[in-house]
Amino acid sequence: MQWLEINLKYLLIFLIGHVKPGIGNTYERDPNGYLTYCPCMGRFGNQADHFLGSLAFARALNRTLILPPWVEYRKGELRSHQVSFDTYFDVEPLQKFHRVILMSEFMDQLAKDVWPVEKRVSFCYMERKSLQKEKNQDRQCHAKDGNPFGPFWDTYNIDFVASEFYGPLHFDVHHSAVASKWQAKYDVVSWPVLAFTGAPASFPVQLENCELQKHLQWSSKYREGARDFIKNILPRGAFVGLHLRNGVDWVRACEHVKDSQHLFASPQCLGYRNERGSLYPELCMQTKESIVRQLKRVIKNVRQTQPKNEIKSVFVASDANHLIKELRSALSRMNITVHKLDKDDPYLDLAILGQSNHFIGNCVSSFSAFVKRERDSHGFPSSFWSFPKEKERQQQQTRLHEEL
Ligand code: GFB
Repeated sequence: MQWLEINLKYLLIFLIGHVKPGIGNTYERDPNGYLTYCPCMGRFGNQADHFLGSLAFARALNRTLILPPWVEYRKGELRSHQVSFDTYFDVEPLQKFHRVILMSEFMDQLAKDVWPVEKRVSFCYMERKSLQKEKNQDRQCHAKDGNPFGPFWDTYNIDFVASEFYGPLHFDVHHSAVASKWQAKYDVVSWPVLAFTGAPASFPVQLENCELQKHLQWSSKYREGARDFIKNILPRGAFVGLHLRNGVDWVRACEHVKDSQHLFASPQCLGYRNERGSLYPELCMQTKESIVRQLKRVIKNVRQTQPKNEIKSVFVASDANHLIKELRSALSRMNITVHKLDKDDPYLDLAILGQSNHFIGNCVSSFSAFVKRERDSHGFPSSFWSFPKEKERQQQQTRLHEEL
């Protein structure tokens, strides 16, 4: 009898260890292998672009994607914070598209068998120089050198025993047969986990991967947070969502406009081959006056095209200056109120902007790009500050008048 009890206990432990309750998600080893990476470049918008590319890449290689935590930087702290992927997004919709597993679950449940410590090899395109001069400067990836590289892998107690340079292979699985080259070079038995020093993806996100955004669905905390704000704080009726990117880092970044054809997310409005125009300063940074002018124009347009869906308020998200005073004074005669979150929360800002009746974002910002892609996936309308260029817009309008 005692023997039976002990065996039942072990059977239970085995089952709990292999089956995730609720989702019906087994932790059995994927015979096709895994792919993991550090979202080590940029903040949320950059990481989200990289995530979509990495998802497409893992799918093309037919390996399970280990969902990395989001890497966050907090004022005054030297080490990045790693926030579990599912804090912001549900895992299930992604699982319907491709096999994925949270990094914490992979490390807790599978790593011991699938990725023993002696098999932990870091992948980089070519050797990376170490930041620490005294360190052995052998040809290596130095995957844990610096912030957020070290803190990221440390979160899961991962150390690497060797480096692998994968160049000249690349990640563009849409325009070449590179996926089969990866599979041929890195078979599953010898390479159960491909662990990349940075995301195996391009920035900005490749055009072909934008539509993968539909699989990124807000977790209930953010869905409900956005719904509550819209229901309880905003007046009843339609609202316009604005993203104003205007902090000091942005002012500095916009100085690069003069030397480039593209900057950060600008292909989202200019086209990946500049087929809808070249970069110009106002696309990156706008004046208060032009913001007010464009907003009034959008509100008037919505009034004309959707008379039953009258705009009652404006929601502003910003990293620095929300221009609340200026916008309130400009819109007071139209009986439109202007709102922002009481507390800084980029994720709630994004979730609310995603739900607005019309969104105006910054074409150069990958933070705005996240909102635009989400809205595209629902068929919601969006536009960009100062796009098209004022002169071109006037020409378009004149043409339209002449045609009428
Ligand atoms: O997301 P992100 O890569 O977008 O970085 P960009 C901007 C960060 O600023 C966000 C905060 O992740 C947020 O933490 N932020 C921006 C905001 N807008 C808002 C907002 O409306 N509300 C709140 N609460 N926070 C570029 C980067 O940022 O900035 C480049 O792509 C570079 O790597 C450049 O760093 C200077 O694309 O806008």
